[in-house]
Amino acid sequence: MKDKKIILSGIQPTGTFTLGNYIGAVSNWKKLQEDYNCIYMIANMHAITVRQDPTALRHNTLKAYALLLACGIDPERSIAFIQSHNRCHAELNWVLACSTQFGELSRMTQFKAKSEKHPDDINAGLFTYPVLMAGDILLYQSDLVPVGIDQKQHLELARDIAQRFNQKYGETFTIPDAYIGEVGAKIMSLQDPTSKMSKSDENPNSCIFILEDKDTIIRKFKRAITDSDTCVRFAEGKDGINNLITIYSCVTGKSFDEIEREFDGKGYGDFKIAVGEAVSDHLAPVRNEFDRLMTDKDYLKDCYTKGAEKAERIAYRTVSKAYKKVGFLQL
Ligand code: ATP
Ligand code: LTN
Repeated sequence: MKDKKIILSGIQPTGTFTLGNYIGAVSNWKKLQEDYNCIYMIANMHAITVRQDPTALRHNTLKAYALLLACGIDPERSIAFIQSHNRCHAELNWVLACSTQFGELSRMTQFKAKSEKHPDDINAGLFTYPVLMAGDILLYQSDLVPVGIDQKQHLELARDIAQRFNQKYGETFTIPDAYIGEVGAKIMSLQDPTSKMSKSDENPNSCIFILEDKDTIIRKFKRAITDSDTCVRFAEGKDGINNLITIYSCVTGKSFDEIEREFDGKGYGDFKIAVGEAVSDHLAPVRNEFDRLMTDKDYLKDCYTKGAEKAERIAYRTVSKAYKKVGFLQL
């Protein structure tokens, strides 16, 4: 598997994917399959850092897996699996936690944001979650990790942990690089264009979920918060319109210039409807494929079983190596 570079990424099954997840992460994952050995994971162990209903989590995990395939991840070409099916993740997590400093974890902005959001459940898992994520990446000797910009800090920590471990115990892990797309690395909320679109946002109008129907998608875009200007152009201080231009560009492949020309003389109202239509049309094949896959649970089970076997085979070698390096007596 080492002839091509290795890519790993993950997504939490905390709800249906948003347009942010799709543009910032999963749509790139599809393209990268052409040139890399790709490993994609449903990060259900990460999901329990915030309270989850067990039945819903189980269902959402299967749905997320089906969505991954519906978005174009090919389980024959790439490895697509569910994190908890490979016990190596929990094992490496512990070893790496002992090479991570409390101070480093305290600086993670996502920890601060999530603990403010859930003040009644600031659990140790939420705090140490970037270590689990570092393990996800290092287990597969990954070269590149395609993520949205919100994960950049966690990626830097994973690199630091890997470098420190290698220095302390000798070469063990490949040092991974982040792969962050130039356009669309941070799709913003439709209701507050200064904060990122997030699956777990309480206001459903702030998010486009990729399985939503055309009318809902257009309605949400019509309600998107913009500014008092009327001209469709990308400019500083126009966060709402900049976000819509970015989204339109990502789903149509048009440049910002082309978009500004297309909507020259037209108002925000026309533009919002065009964005809604383009997004919905772009996502229609994903919706259809998802519906089809969800009627074929045996196929999904077969895919995630094989995915887990392939993932474990690679990960086991890395954990065994790390166990040996830290001095665990071999059985
Ligand atoms: P949650 O709200 O539960 O924290 P999330 O929507 O942030 O979830 P994750 O599962 O944490 O989604 O992220 C999956 C991938 O999607 C990551 O690579 C992340 O960087 C990317 N991503 C998430 N939100 C956005 C966004 N608004 N714009 C671009 N990329 C995003
Ligand atoms: N932490 C990420 C999801 C995630 C991930 C990973 C991304 C879990 N493990 C490994 C890249 C590599 C998130 O919450 N967005």
